[in-house]
Amino acid sequence: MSYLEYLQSTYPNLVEIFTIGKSSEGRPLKVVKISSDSSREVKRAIWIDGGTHGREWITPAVALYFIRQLVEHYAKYRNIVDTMDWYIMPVMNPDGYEYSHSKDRFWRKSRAPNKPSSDSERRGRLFWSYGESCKGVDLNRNWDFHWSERGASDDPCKETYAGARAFSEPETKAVADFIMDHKDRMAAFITLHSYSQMWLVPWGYTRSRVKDYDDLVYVGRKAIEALKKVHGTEYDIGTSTSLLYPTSGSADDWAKGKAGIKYSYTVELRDKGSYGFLLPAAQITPTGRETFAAVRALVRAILREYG
Ligand code: 0X9
Ligand code: ZN
Repeated sequence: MSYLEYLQSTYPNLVEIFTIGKSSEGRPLKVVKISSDSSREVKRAIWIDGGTHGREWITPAVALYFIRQLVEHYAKYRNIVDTMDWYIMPVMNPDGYEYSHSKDRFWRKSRAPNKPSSDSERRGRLFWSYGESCKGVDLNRNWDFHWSERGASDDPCKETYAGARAFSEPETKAVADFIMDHKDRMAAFITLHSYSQMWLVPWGYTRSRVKDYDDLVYVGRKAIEALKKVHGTEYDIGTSTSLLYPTSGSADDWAKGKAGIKYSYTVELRDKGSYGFLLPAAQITPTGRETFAAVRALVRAILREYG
């Protein structure tokens, strides 16, 4: 937070910070806009978020690395800053992120104070018997697109609890409202997760293919090829249904299916499981560097397409 404020006051012509809402526990939800003055009136834009899942610590770090490069090395990257507005949200789930630092390193969900639904009461659980695990919603199951159809739980005590209803959570609702306000300009949507080194394309909710699957894979391939050139790290590309598992109510599907953003991806960062969520600090900067190369290649590919 203090670094973001430093950037805003040091580079006021490049950086703007929006507080788009508050988390369940009252923490501010911050989005950084990086935009330079240019003749083009309305620019295309790209959305990037991290920290949807508390324990995926590499993702806010990588988002922050992007911000640092784009702002503090603007002269080097002005081709992609002058042509696009960058909206970057380093931490979508600040409560879960904080909790994973203070209490439980492997916390995934938000920290919403769930009330037992009549369903869970039928399962014989009462409010007073709710354990710690019954707090929080999986923010990547709470989006209003084929919500809670599969790969999600209706049990608040489970890790993939989808919430009481679509967009029941302040975090997802705030991000969705913000994106809807800018959706006509949004060329790409990237949500950072970890781990497994995969560049995932929609859909997650069905095995059928998106109609422009080939375009998404083409641009995604440009990204992972550029990524590999930096440190040799290999990524797979494909849908979550084929490479991981099906889920519904996830952000990437919503961005594609509801907001109509063509290039929507979930990126699962390093590693492939040796350290998993406990990625050593020595890998933070290399992961930032290679993923930034990937996103730059992706943006260049999209700009080429639109001319
Ligand atoms: O399950 C998730 O939310 C993501 N994996 S993670 O291990 N970071 O939790 C994958 C989501 C992929 N997108 C869709 N299935 N739509
Ligand atoms: Zn995740």
